[in-house]
Amino acid sequence: MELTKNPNVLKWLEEMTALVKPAKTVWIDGSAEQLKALRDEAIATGEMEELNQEKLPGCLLHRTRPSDVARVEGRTFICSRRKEDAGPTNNWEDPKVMYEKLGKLYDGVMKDRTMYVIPYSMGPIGSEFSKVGVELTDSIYVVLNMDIMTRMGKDAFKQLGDESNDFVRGLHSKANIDENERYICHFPEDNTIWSINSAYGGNVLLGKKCFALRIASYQGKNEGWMAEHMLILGIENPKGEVKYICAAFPSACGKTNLAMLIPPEIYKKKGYKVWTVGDDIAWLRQGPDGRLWAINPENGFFGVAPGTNAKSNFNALESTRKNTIFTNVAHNLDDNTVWWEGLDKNPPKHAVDWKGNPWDGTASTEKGAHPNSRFTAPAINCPCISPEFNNPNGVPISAIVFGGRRAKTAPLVYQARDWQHGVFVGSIMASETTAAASGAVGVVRRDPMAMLPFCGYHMGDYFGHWLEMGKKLGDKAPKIFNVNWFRTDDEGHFIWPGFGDNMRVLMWILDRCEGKADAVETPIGYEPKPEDINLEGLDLSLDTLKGLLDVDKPLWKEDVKGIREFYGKFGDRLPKELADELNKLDKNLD
Ligand code: GTP
Ligand code: SPV
Ligand code: MN
Repeated sequence: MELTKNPNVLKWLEEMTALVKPAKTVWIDGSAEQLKALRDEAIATGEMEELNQEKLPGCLLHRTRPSDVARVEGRTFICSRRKEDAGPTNNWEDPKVMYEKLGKLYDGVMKDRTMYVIPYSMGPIGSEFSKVGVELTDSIYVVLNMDIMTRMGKDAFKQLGDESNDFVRGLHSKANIDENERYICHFPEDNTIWSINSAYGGNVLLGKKCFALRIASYQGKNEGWMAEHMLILGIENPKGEVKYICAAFPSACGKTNLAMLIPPEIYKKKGYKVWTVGDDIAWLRQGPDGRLWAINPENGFFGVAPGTNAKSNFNALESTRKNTIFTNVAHNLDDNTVWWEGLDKNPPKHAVDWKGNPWDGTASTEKGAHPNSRFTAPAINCPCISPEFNNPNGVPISAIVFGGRRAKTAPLVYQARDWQHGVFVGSIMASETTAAASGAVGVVRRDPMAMLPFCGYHMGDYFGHWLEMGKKLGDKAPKIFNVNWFRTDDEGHFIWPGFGDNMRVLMWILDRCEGKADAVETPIGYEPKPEDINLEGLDLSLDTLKGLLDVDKPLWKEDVKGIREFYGKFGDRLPKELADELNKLDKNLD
């Protein structure tokens, strides 16, 4: 039965139906009975496996093809009408050409399949921040994941209304999961996403990276707000006051971990608490008070499994103990549970690995779980979920933090001198690549604001939009910082303990925002006085900390060359302010 009378939805649905020619169409209303029936069907066909319902109630396991385990940046396109609007950092194709090419792949692709019509809202129903999408898909895995990750079902159509045309049109088909014909295409000017031949995460859960970042970043530029690859967390002091921080780190660089951190004993005993608002995406706009406010448009966590354990991220692990979907982890056959590298020191002896092969946890060098294996967990499962999680107005942001994986160069923390300098600091971010996208791992690349794979338009214009937002916010703008948890010693070990202890750095950041801490001026920005980072209870000397804060001028000089080369790509779309900041940095280093 149709769930909306909205003629824009119905007309588009009619066109798409004529294209993919499904055997059957099912509207997803989001009801418990419907979801139960879909789970049962996926279990019956073997698409998903039901896990131990005592230990992991409501949990399912899914394996994707070994050639379909991560985002595919090389096959992700921004199809704006003009090539220059996609910019030098995106793959581009003419929308007409791409629609025609994919039209052939979609033609009749669902003739033996059911097409699910998924209405969903990114952001709480009723919030001014929120936006509606409709995803058409032939995958039950997608439906069940979208249920966790978004506000899915008939309320989303209420949010849209009977007339509005402001919804994102998403079309997904697994087709044959043929990697040579895999395409993740965005048509920002048409509010449209077409994804084909993948069944994995960020390629197919179209509300996430495709809509909430690529399409939304373009909408944000036009409408005066921002869509960013950022976690949102709140730190509550012993007086009960909560301050909020957004942080942008590239994929698999620690957002989920930071968002759910457990304070070190020294803060815990004083009564500090940490609250998670979001772990991956933030939508930010100026509030009536002139400050920058943020919501998390998602409703769950699509988190990296390996490395997650009771010590590194207790809250994430807890979040996965019920109603969670596990993708590409190892299956422990002894008790029908899941396992991944870094969960504990006891890999199961009698297991199936992420490829579906028998695995005994010891003999082979093969991993049990894929490095980019994931859990999809409802946000409400998280023990430290913020009471403001569903607040339609979002939360006010005090600080914006950028960061990446840098073995050298970037110090533990530094502060930008002002908003413009902060935009520069974000724009020059670099990080070692991770397993979250297909391709080589550990290669340093420029990843401005952690948005390189997610910016839906010309990155030079994106920098310009950041500068514009700063002008609007004026002296109410959040302060901007850069962190690096990943500096290594000569043996390649991480020097900074990281995880919960990152709170020590966040505390200096908040003190700076409130004018309570001093700083030292360096060529790259303000750094803490080493004694202002609280090391109590840590096995780390003040000298080691000084080393972590060291600015190695020859290395930075090298970096300036790299930045100049990167900036060169943007031609005259690079804001002059950023070119000026680069020259200033170059001079400061002499
Ligand atoms: P996406 O979901 O891909 O956007 O990733 P994310 O940014 O949320 O990364 P996540 O928190 O899942 O962390 C990815 C990896 O980084 C995991 O293997 C963590 O164990 C590791 N990690 C996270 N925080 C730290 C840290 O402070 N120090 C060190 N050394 N490793 C960390
Ligand atoms: C990321 O890669 O940044 C993720 C996972 O959060 S995915 O949804 O696949 O993009
Ligand atoms: Mn991410």
